[in-house]
Amino acid sequence: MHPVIGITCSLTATPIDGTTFFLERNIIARDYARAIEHAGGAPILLPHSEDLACIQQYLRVVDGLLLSGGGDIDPLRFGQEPHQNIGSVDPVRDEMELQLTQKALAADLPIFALCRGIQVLSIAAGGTIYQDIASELPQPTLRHSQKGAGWYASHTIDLLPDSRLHQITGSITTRVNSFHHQAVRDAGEGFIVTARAKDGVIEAIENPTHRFAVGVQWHPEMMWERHPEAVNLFAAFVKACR
Ligand SMILES: [Mn+2]
Repeated sequence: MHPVIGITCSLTATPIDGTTFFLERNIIARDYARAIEHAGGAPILLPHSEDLACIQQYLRVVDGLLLSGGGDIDPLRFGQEPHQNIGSVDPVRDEMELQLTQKALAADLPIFALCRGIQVLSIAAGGTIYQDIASELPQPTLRHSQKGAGWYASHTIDLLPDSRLHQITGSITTRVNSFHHQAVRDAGEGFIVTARAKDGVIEAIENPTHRFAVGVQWHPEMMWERHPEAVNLFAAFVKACR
């Protein structure tokens, strides 16, 4: 039996020609499902829901939770007013993902959190994030919004020795892709920082006592066809879900 991996989605709203209506769609890049399938999991998509009973049912169906990439989290969710560089926010997604994550953490259900997901994971655990690293960090930052191909590993990260992330990747230094303007500031209760970019920006967190609660700031789902370390990440997650 393949472990069932629930993947969260984005929401888009596009105007319908000739009307005043907007068509809302749950969408997510296909890369996530392909990477999970390649690693031996059975991916399913979790549509937006505002119904707590529905959200709880999602967690009874899945063996693991994949928090996907997407827009910014509403800063009011971690006690801040919106910075002028905040991007688009999706309050329904915020609420659903925070509920899912807090319940999954409490139930020791494996969680793999990518890009936006690492921010959701840290906030769900009581941590905080930078709303805009380029303007909020005291020192100049590297380019974390790369212009190259999605699979291209554009900057270096240093991993925490003997962390789960280090054990999975087998590298103490590696390179990752980068498509973010936010980053974790305080990792959250029970979490440790397991990777940083050369400018100090947090690139990965994990909870060492949890079955699998790993967040990475990059997009391994865009990298696995060219980078074995990204395959190892998905394989370790799916294995933890068995
Ligand atoms: Mn980065």
